Amino acid sequence: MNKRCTLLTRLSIRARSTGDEENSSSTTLDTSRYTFFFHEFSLSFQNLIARVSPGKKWLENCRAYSVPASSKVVRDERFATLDDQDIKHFSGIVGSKGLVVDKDELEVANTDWMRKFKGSAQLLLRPQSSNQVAEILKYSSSRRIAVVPQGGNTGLVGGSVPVFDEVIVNLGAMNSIISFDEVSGILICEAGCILETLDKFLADKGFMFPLDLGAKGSCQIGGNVSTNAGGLRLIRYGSLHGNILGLEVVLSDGTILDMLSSLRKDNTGYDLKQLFIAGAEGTLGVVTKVAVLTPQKLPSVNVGFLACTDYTSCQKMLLEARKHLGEVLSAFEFIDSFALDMVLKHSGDRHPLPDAKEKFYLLIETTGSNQSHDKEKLDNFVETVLTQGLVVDGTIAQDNTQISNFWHIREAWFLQLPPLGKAGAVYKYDLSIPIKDLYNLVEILRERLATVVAYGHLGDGNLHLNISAPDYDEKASFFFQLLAKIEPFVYEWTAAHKGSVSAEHGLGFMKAHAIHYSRSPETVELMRKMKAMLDPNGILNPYKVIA
Ligand code: FAD
Ligand code: 2HG
Ligand code: ZN
Repeated sequence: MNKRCTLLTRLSIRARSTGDEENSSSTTLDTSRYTFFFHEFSLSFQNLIARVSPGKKWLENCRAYSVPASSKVVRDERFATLDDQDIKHFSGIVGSKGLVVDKDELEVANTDWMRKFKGSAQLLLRPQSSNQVAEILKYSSSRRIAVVPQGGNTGLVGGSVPVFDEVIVNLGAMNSIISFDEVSGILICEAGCILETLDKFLADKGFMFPLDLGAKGSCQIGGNVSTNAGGLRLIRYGSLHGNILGLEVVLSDGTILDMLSSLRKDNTGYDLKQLFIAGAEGTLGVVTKVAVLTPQKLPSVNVGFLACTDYTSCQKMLLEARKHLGEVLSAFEFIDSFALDMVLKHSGDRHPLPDAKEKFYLLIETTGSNQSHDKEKLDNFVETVLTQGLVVDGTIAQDNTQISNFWHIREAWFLQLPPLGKAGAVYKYDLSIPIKDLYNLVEILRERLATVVAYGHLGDGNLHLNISAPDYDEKASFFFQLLAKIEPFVYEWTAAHKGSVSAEHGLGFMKAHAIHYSRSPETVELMRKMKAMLDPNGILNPYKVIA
């Protein structure tokens, strides 16, 4: 009992002292870095591009990470090469404001967020309606012009940029909110709506979007749907497979498929919209409209940052969190000390538990409707896990500033990435692994490689591995040596442990070759047949997913 009291006091002392430090530290931090990363980046990457360094300059400002994505595959010569007549035809569909041939703009759109993949599209189209999308695809099919559907271009697997000269069809101009029903919470909007814009629109009405992720300021709902993005609160709100009630999709021949149901229950035949939620990644059709079920925005949010000595304790913490926090649990994220130290070193941010020497840290969030009830639940939970010795140190955010500070640290787990990070190129692996085995992979990999940054959505069994390299130069010998230590080992190990090589980011271009690690030959064959049926000329996002 005494020990429990002492530790609880320690927790609250830490909470208070961290709060003071955080408040005062905001003035002593390297403010340029702080503003650049935390403010600009987490608020809006799109704005960052516009404000920090627009267009090509932005690319020049980064280290030259881009490698020709085409180095891995050869162009399918059945695809037509654009001619003047094609450009004239597309101009007739989208008008001059929807047609981009400017080299600087194309360079940005040709390059993925990681600076890892770069295509050479000569044309970008910005349709303003589903009919225009239909006209574009119908013409492209007839001429066999390959196209890449593109949303916010925040994807992490090279799916949103051309591999060669595919025409980019960006949905950004289709950004209208069509309707919102406050009784049912059902929102219908166009696919180009930015996730954060939708969330703000809903917040004004007392609702929230059931998906949240670091790229929310740039990613579009069409891109989220097409990758079935998981994000930070999947443990609470489930995946988009459950929340998306309906879709409008344009097929490669220009057919507009109206599946825009806004019913909670609708078991009328095959649920075809699910084909376009995840998996498809723009290879089966272009998502143009979305109906989504949104939950109420609840006022009481609590966040704890807790330290555990070993991975077994982290697993037990998840069990206890589910037991004690039940319906209010809204995030359960983990990072190990090696990764956190590295992140903090780069970000200059303060360690939430400066004296902690523990190996693992958990960020646990609750969201509910009643602050005193939720706080009591959290206190009971903390008391239990302290008594059980599962947690040895921790801090609970005392106000909204601390809550966002903790989440900023979570988002900084991304700091290694170019162009924001300083650690060069990053090889990323996004794996689903049974929770009991998940951390074994990190330990095994650390024996093979020095710098393995591991974190993830532990509540969802989703591990993110980031392995740094000086750059993406595929011609350099270090590249082969490094890659040989990672692949195919990571994929083989994941498959052997019944995991998935793509938990939430998709396969895109990066992992198209790895699909068989997580899908049987029969399943892949059926996918191929479906692709051939829905896109007989193969014009939609070629070389991706099942290439
Ligand atoms: P894009 O990157 O433009 O496209 C992604 C794929 O979808 C491509 O294959 C593209 O062809 C296809 N596509 C896009 N729009 C359409 C459309 N309208 N119709 C058909 N196909 C389309 N992902 C997670 O799952 N969880 C995270 O927590 C997460 N955090 C992230 C944090 C940061 C900082 C960044 C940069 C990325 C993160 N991601 C995360 C990855 C990425 O943001 C998501 O995959 C997101 O859903 C992609 O949306 P987008 O609009 O940028 O799509
Ligand atoms: C996240 O959880 C994103 O922050 C990206 O999914 C993770 O690949 C990563 O590092
Ligand atoms: Zn993630």
